[in-house]
Amino acid sequence: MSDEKMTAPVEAKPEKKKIILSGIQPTGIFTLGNYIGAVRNWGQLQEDYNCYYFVADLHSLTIRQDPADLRKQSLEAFALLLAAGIDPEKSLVFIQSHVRSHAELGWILACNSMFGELSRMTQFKDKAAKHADNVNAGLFTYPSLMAADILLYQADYVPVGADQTQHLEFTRNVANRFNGIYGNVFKLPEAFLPKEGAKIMSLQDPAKKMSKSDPNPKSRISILDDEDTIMRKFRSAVTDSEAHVCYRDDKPGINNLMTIYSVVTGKTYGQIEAEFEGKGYGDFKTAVGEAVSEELRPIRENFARLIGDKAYLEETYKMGAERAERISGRTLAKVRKKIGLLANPF
Ligand code: AQP
Repeated sequence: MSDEKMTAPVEAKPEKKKIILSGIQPTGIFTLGNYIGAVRNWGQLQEDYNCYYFVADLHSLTIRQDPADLRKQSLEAFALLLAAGIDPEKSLVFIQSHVRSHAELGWILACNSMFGELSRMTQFKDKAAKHADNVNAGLFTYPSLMAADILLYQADYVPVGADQTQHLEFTRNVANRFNGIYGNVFKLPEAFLPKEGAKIMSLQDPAKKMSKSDPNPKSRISILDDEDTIMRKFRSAVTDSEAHVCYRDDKPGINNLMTIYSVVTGKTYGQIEAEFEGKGYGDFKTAVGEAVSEELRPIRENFARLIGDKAYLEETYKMGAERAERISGRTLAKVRKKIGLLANPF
């Protein structure tokens, strides 16, 4: 044996996974747009990141909700996240209102948000126009609550669609302002642009995004629609009269279907164009419908099983809430101390 001392190999310290956080409102069964633009990617991020996902029930209160529907939809939204592949053993999954820190920090941040910057939010202007009979203060301060959601967990990244970049910028501004006054409390989150973050448009009006709350059910594919319904909705999708499957600026309806087909099958636009060369829109729509139905089949099946097991769902969201409360509570305690609130006696 040599004189050299035997030393244990130095193992590289495993790098701490970065935190990704995102939420979804329980305003209805998720659409294919929510799935392709958000939830599908969330599932794929679980191996590489520390993922925190929540049902944003407090946010949904900015629009008037029927209480019984909201209760039902919140449980369904939670079950849908699990059904779509969010694994509660890998990710933190919870319901926003179960974690009191959100509302509390939301208020504190509202007191650090400026009227001018809130008035510039395009989503506020859009939603105020859409719900002119209920332009409430929550709709206006929604970005402060969203900032709280993110900053409580010291998130590194927030997956955002094009419609949300302004809110993330707002979050960074508020965090910066707060840190400037009270010292470093919040991590400044960055936008996370998923590889496949396509925006999916309404099947009836490709100028509008596909939305859960669109009054016309034909405008959207619900991720629980059965195969017949999916096929019927794609067959009646608005396209154009050219009968040529190709991706071009003046073909928003076909572009939308090509985007969906491309994400679901992994085929490029070029491959899709070649596949449907010389064929009509009927064949193309059938292929898109079949591919989407296959992609959604496991979600439908998982959901049917999960929604029948209330005890499991309750146990899982309780576990999520407890963990979320612990993590967010640390940031909230720091904030309370910094701004001069007396320590909570409970
Ligand atoms: N059409 C879409 N294409 C791609 N991504 C979409 N998202 C929503 N619609 C599309 C993404 O889904 C995530 C969760 O959205 P949300 O429920 O929090 O709010 P939303 O964007 O307002 O979604 P909806 O379906 O349009 O809901 P309602 O009808 O209630 O307003 C977000 O990441 C969003 O970008």
